[in-house]
Amino acid sequence: MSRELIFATNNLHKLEEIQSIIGDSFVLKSLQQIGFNEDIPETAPTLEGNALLKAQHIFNIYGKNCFADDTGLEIEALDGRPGVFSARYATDGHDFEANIDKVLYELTGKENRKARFRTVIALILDGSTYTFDGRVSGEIITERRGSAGFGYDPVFLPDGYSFTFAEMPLEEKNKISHRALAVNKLVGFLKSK
Ligand code: ITT
Repeated sequence: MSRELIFATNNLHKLEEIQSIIGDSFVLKSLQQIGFNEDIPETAPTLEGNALLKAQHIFNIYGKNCFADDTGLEIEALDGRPGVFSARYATDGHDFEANIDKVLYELTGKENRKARFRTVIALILDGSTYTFDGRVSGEIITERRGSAGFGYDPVFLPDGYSFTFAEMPLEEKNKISHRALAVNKLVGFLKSK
């Protein structure tokens, strides 16, 4: 039987990605689907802090099992930026194009283009809190390639691949992505419960 689990996000790309990894043992509900339409302030200075803050916020209101994630693109030559600011790097909104432009501009002339995506998931299950993380290393290329995925995918080339995340079908990205690795840990844990 499927169990319901709230995923504290409004990003339907992510919900779809994670649902496809989890399979049908859990049915994910987005914030919109449970009628929560406010923005949860992401004020913590770390990915871990923000993931916990979001999960706790929803748990405090609904008292239901839930999880939240936070992801950042950490670029070595930019001292780990955009990191926790990845969504709002160039503007206040989630402007993927402007964010990519800013990163490409800041990397102009830099030889070291190493970067990694890192995802942290915070789960609140039956009142206890757990965290899981996943990371994937790669490099930022000089111009966009591909139209799949979202965010920084068109400029992220994972190590060992000749395709950017935006040139890969979702199933391929799901095998190696930061979020997939963190979600696999989450799913392994949920299955053991
Ligand atoms: P919620 O807070 O509503 O969950 P979000 O868009 O802020 O949605 P994240 O915190 O997970 O999502 O990610 C922050 C940003 O990092 C996101 O807006 C993208 O720009 C980027 N990002 C996250 N995952 C990515 C991925 O798999 N590929 C490319 N960029 C990604």
